[in-house]
Parts: sequence; C-alpha cells; structure tokens
Amino acid sequence: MLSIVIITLILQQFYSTYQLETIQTALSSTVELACSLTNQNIESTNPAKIVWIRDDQADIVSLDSIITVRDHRLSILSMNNIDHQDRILRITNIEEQDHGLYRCIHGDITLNEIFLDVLVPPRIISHSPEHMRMTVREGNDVQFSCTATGHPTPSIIWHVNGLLKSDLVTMIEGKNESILILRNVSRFDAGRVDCSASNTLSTVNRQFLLYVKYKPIFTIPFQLFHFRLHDSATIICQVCSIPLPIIFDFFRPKQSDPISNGIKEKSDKFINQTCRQLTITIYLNDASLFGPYVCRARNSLGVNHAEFILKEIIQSTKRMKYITEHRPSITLSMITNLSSTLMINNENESSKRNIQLNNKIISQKNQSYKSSISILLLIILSFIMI
Ligand SMILES: *[C@@H]1O[C@H](CO)[C@@H](O)[C@H](O)[C@H]1NC(C)=O
Ligand SMILES: *[C@@H]1O[C@H](CO)[C@@H](O)[C@H](O)[C@H]1NC(C)=O
Ligand SMILES: *[C@@H]1O[C@H](CO)[C@@H](O)[C@H](O)[C@H]1NC(C)=O
Ligand SMILES: *[C@@H]1O[C@H](CO)[C@@H](O)[C@H](O)[C@H]1NC(C)=O
Ligand SMILES: *[C@@H]1O[C@H](CO)[C@@H](O)[C@H](O)[C@H]1NC(C)=O
Ligand SMILES: CC(=O)N[C@H]1CO[C@H](CO)[C@@H](O)[C@@H]1O
Repeated sequence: MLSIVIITLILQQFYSTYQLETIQTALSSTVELACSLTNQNIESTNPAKIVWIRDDQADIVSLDSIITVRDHRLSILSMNNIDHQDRILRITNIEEQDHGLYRCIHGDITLNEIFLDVLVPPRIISHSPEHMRMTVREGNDVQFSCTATGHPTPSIIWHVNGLLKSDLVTMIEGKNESILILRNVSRFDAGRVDCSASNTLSTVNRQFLLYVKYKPIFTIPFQLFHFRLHDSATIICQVCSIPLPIIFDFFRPKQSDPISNGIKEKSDKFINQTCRQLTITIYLNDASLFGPYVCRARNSLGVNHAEFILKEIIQSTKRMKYITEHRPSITLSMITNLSSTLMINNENESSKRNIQLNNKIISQKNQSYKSSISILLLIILSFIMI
C-alpha cells in the first residue's frame, strides 16, 4: 500500500515537468517540437536514449539524433549543453497526415507531449452536376451539390444570382456534402449558382450555370392598329424563348401557313441569345387584308402566339390624329369593351380632360412605334364635341 503511494508521488513529480501543448500549424509550413532533458534527471548509468514517438501510429520517429522513419521532411536538431540535452523534432513542409499527438520520452519518462493541429484550408472535393452546367425545363426542380473538406470543418453556403439561399439547403451530416434544391424553377432563376466553402483559413467557390428552357413568351402584348385602305402597316413582333423558336411567323388565325398576301417588307433579327424580332410591312391595298392576325412561335417546349388587329378607319375629317392602343389583353371582345368604356367615360366634362391627357401620353409612346398609325382618338373627340 505504501509503495503504491510513493510511486504515485514520483510519477506526479515527473509529469509536472511538462504540459500537453497544442501547436496549430498550416499546411506546407515548418514546425519544431521541443524536447529537453535536464541533466539532473540523468543517472549517469541510464543508457536510455531520447525517443520521439507518434502516439496514434505507435511509430518510433527518432532515436536520439537519428530519424528512424523514411521521411526526409523530418530531422532532429540536437544540442548538448552542460545542464541539459535538446532533441528538437523538426518537420518541414507539413502535410495533413502529420496531424496528431507527438511524445518525447526518455526511458519511462515522458519529457514532452505535443498535439500538432494541422489547419487545412477548405477544398471542394466533389460537386454535381460534374460539368458545372444544368439545363432544366421551367417548372421542374433542380439539384446541385458540393462536398468540402478542411480543418476546421468548412461550412457551405449557396447563392443563386448573388442572392443567398439558406432555406433550400440540405446538409448531409458526416458526408460533408451540401445540397441545394430549387423547386419549380422559373426562367428568372437562370444564371449563376454558387457554392462556397469556408473555414477560418479561407473560402473556395464553385460556380454552376443554370439554363432554364421555356416556351415562347411575347414581349409585345396585344395590339390594335387603325389604318386606312392603301396605308402601309408595319407590325413588330418580339419573342423570347429557350431554345429559340423553330417556327416564328405571322399568320391569319387558325391558318397553318404564314401570310404571304400584301407583304411589302419582312425582316427577322436576333435581339440577343434568347429573343428574336420579326417586322413586316403590309400594304393594305385590299379590304380583305384588314382583320385579325397572329404572330406565332413554337420551340421544342411548346407554342404560343400574340394577336393583333388591323382595323380599317373610314376617313371622316381632314384633321388627323394618331393613336395606337397597347393593351395587355389578347381577346377581341376586350377591345370592344375598351372602346365602349372610353365612350361612356367621355360623356362628362372631367373625364374629357382625362382623355386629352391620355392622348398626350399615347403620342409620346407613339415614338417607339412610329409606323403604327391610327385615328381612333379623333373619332372619340368628335363624338364629345357633338
Ligand atoms: C468530413 O470532413 C472532415 C473534416 O474535413 C473529415 O475529417 C471527414 O473525414 C470528412 N468526412 C467524409 C465522409 O469525407
Ligand atoms: C410554379 O411557379 C409558378 C410561378 O413561377 C406558379 O404560378 C405555379 O403555381 C408554381 N407551381 C407549383 C406547383 O408550385
Ligand atoms: C434579351 O432582350 C430582351 C428584350 O430586349 C430582354 O428583355 C432580355 O432580358 C434580354 N435577354 C438577355 C439574356 O440579354
Ligand atoms: C365586356 O366584358 C364583360 C366582362 O367584363 C363581358 O361579360 C361582356 O360580354 C363584354 N362585352 C362585349 C361586348 O364583349
Ligand atoms: C364625371 O365622371 C366622374 C368620374 O367618372 C365623376 O366623379 C363625376 O361626378 C362625373 N361628373 C358628372 C357631371 O357627371
Ligand atoms: C409624338 C410623336 O412622335 N408623334 C408621331 C406619331 O407617329 C406619327 C406617324 O409615324 C408621326 O408623324 C408623329 O410625329
């Protein structure tokens, strides 16, 4: 019993000569792990040598001043002074696997114990889709993923076109993988999707490109144009879609062949990678050329159309005013309603002023649609005068 107490006391004395120390170091750097033996502790007869061991691998790294493992990055800086001997373990070009516990011992005595904490900047080791591009139909779901390593463990965040998306992210614990799911993708989601992994050392990114396919969308809404017989009517139709339309032309409603009668000029141009513009000029030399038309576009995802009407104006006065109506609706009945609404409103004085105001706004708009000519307002105004 007494002997156990004595041994414990002796051990405590030895252990008090060092404290577990943690050294943090970065990849590729050099560290020196100190180990010093004071000569009082050396019994002249003790033949034991100072040894460095790696605890987790149970490797003897060095024996006195000699490195015993095959690793040219390791060396012992050996110093013998009057009162102490130093055997400093030097590791150059630190690697991830150098992480761990290092112990310097002399016989049964541990002289020093150091935990080497190798900090590793984040690295994205895998991602999906692998080729960094994703194409999806509008309305579908789409998934991206990034897996990152590093020490400390990196955190992964996602941005879609620069906006942080935190609610749509799933982290798979233990796999270091983060998944972003975008549901019911719209064409406005198209663009850049970034994942970035960061820890205390740095941040790394991966950038994906998201392409969203959608069926043709017309950017110029329904139009009603008023013309006289023998006028030339220029109509512009603009469509955006991905992929670009395979059919894009002017038709009479329910007809499968594009119009050919009365066309004076026709031009088709690309506005950008997703939008096309078709312009035609029709010479209205026959009453049959008035009436409804559709601008129709089809791509692999579907078909869409925009309607417009060329309405004949019977000239009733020499004074001419021009108006072009641009309404967001696309049915003929709405137009009939529109004109009757205008007529009703005009029955009292205050709204008459409103109409004149509208007229100004409309004439300004007219600049961008120079070739669209009509004289509806004139008729309305003459009604008011009467
Ligand atoms: C996750 O990351 C940590 C820290 O980088 C690493 O120790 C661990 O092995 C990784 N897990 C997997 C499954 O890759
Ligand atoms: C998908 O999004 C569109 C608008 O972008 C919305 O009108 C539609 O209801 C959504 N569908 C589902 C299933 O959420
Ligand atoms: C293409 O042009 C249209 C119309 O000017 C515009 O609304 C759209 O944003 C453009 N798209 C791209 C990808 O530039
Ligand atoms: C006008 O619009 C209403 C619905 O707002 C519709 O019930 C009515 O039939 C339309 N009138 C005409 C002449 O199209
Ligand atoms: C004219 O119409 C406006 C709004 O439509 C109404 O507030 C006003 O009372 C009407 N004036 C007359 C004289 O009917
Ligand atoms: C205000 C304005 O630009 N008005 C124009 C509307 O369009 C006609 C026909 O192209 C022009 O003569 C007007 O000057």
